Amino acid sequence: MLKLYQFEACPYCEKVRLLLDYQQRPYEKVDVTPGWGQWELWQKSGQTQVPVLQDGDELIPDSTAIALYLDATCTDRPLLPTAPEQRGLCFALEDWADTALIPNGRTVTLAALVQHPNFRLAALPETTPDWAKAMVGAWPGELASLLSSSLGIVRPAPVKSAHLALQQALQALCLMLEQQAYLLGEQPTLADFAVAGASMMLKVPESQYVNLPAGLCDRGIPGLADDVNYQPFFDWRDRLYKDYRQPRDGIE
Ligand SMILES: N[C@@H](CCC(=O)N[C@@H](CS)C(=O)NCC(=O)O)C(=O)O
Repeated sequence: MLKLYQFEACPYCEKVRLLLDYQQRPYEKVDVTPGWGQWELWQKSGQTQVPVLQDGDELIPDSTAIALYLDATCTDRPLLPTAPEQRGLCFALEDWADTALIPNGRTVTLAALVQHPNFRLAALPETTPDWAKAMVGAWPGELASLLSSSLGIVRPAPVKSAHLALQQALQALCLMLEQQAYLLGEQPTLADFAVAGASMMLKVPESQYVNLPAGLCDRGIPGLADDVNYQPFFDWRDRLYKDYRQPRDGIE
């Protein structure tokens, strides 16, 4: 059976899980422990990043290389269009998802987390007295932003430009999907699964496909996940999940 070395919350891994489910290929997930597990992964694969797919003795790191491998080894459900122009567009959209949507998504997610009272509380040592926890829980988000910015954790200017870039991206995606079922026409391709996987950070899918706390389902970044202008994109994304993604282990 195929093995996927992964982090559950990694959008590149989510792209690969979507591709495997679309092709209906059974696989076993191997959760890599950050740090020590990555050292073990380096010994196996010569690099430390996830996802890595194992097929027998063959180890394939990198989500794009994995997509090419899956496309070459399952002819019933191709991931890449055959016409050169469409194929080129498919690679370009996948690369946009990997190099723009995911890094911008990470930036805005980190900023939203830092401002969230639960996250601030979780970051405190266990020995923190209750009165101090109550004070931290009551901090306004603006104060958390100011503190995290002065500590260099998140800075307002890059967060603002990542947010703007994501608004423009969601607008572009809504336009692309207005007249057709998928980004490149009437069949799903790698481009759709790359974009859908990347969007996991902007708004968690409505059902529990990904092994994250259930309370996060259908929740996301304020100003992106809850803006009605981008609803057609998230409706499309949730439909793609319903049609092709398998529910996570143990969940009906
Ligand atoms: N180009 C890679 C990027 C993968 C990547 O950035 N993975 C992150 C997790 S989301 C990772 O393994 N980070 C750990 C590290 O860089 O050490 C791909 O498409 O698979």
